[in-house]
Amino acid sequence: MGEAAYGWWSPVNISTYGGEIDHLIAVIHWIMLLLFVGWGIFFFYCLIRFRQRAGQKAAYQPIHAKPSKYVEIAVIVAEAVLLLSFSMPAWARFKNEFPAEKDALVVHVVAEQFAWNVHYPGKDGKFGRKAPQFISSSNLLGLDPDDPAGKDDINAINQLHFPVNKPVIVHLTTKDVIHSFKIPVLRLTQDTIPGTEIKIWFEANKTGQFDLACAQLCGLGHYRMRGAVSVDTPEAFAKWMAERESEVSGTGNEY
Ligand SMILES: [Cu+2]
Repeated sequence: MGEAAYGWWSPVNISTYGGEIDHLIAVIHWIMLLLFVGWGIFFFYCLIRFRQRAGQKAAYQPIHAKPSKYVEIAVIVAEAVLLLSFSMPAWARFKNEFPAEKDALVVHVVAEQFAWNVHYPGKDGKFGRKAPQFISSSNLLGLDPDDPAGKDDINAINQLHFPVNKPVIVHLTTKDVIHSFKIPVLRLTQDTIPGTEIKIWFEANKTGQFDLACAQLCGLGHYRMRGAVSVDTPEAFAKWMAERESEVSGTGNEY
């Protein structure tokens, strides 16, 4: 699925903030290349300059040379610039500047060994209350049977559909162990932590079929913890949602 999205380089970027992350990755790689070439040249210089020769003895005192100190200071400064002026502002914007819930699609994702439960609120737009004691094989989300808001809720297992050009807010939780919610084309990776709800957001600017993967080794079935991401046109999303809604009411809702 979505094979066209993956070539020899990074997967295609469909995230509104993905460009910023790609830029950071590129800058880091150029700096790593510079360090690799620089230290490589120095290494070969030392191999030749200090090779074994007749009449030469090894010296065991440390060398106090200025250039090596300057190089190390330059590396520290470069890393500080990366951290303080690229990584931290990008991270702060992602964590603090959430789109308004009224302008966004809000989805709850509950990870478990070994699947992604994608919880949509259904027709009423309200999420039913969830609690661990209600979890069973016919109620994977743990919806409270006494909460009317949960009657029409939808659990799209391993299927994450959302419309293009609209912010999506995901409330991430896990039933069991640490998993990691990763959508490479959105440049998004977030661990799910037991006992904690973590909010993330994204906005896609291209439609298509992509992958959701678990990026944290979470047990023997980790490899099959794969979801289908479908970025739809608003019409296609509404149609898909209407089909899911009719399935829930059609089965009389087993929750
Ligand atoms: Cu997992």
